[in-house]
Amino acid sequence: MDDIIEQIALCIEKGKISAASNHPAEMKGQPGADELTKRALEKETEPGIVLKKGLIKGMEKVGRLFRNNEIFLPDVLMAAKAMTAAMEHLRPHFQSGKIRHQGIIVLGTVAGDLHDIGKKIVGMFFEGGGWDVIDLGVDVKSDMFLKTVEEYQPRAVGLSALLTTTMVNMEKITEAVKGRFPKVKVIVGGAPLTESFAAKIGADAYFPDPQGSLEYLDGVLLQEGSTGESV
Ligand code: B1M
Repeated sequence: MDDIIEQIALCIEKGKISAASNHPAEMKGQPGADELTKRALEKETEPGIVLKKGLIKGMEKVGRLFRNNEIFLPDVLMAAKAMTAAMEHLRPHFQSGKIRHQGIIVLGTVAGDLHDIGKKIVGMFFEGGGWDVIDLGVDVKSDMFLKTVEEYQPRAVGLSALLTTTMVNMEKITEAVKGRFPKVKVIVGGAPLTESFAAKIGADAYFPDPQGSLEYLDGVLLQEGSTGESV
């Protein structure tokens, strides 16, 4: 089974989406991240293992190679496509957890930032934990967050950023949300963030991983009571 997980990681690294895809030339005709992820799950491999040791491990390698100028932007784009194809098979496994209604969380990648893979994973964990997720997508500005919070009255807003140049936009969004809706929790995450940055911008919480964020949200519910209104 370790073998198939390693193959999945390699497919992400090489941007091998599926058997039908001709990229990269040296893997033509071979199964891609799509088929291998499906196969691993059919063989009852733990979805968390497929995610961490296959998909995320492959993407970490892509990040290292890109930083060292050993691969280029089109390669990263193919890796992201392979990861997205594989995540579609994982989604139902994370969503099938608890079905109880916990409340609403609004998620988005902040203004100027187009990275959404990590945010989608976080969203899958939240949905699996019984939360209704409103995913606003990428490059989301303060106004959009405010409009959505007003309309849906969520318990929390989750902000994701992957660039040092866009994490600063979190401050503006956090200020806007907390200024108008002080009871709504703002949770921030993403590779370049730190706990001290989150505290500095006035966010309620920072987590480097989806699991911590979910546990925090469940804790918020316990404090407020399950029917507590946040807005
Ligand atoms: Co870009 N990129 N990228 N990129 N990219 C990084 C982030 C970079 C570190 C690569 C590098 O140089 N090594 C670098 C940023 C450097 C910096 O800011 N210091 C970088 C750059 C420079 C860029 C461009 C500027 C490149 C260019 O144009 N010259 C450009 C920017 C575009 C823009 O956003 N405006 C760009 C573009 C792209 C692609 C579009 C090609 C693609 C994204 C496709 C997509 O997302 N649909 C891409 C990718 C794939 C990456 C890397 C390789 C991988 C990111 C990823 O998906 N990781 C990345 C290198 C790296 O991170 N090592 C890189 C896997 C994912 C599961 O992890 O997103 O960290 P992550 O999410 C985790 C946690 O952070 C956490 O949980 C998730 C699951 O474990 N988390 C949260 C995330 N959000 C959370 C929210 C929470 C809680 C936890 O609560 C709400």
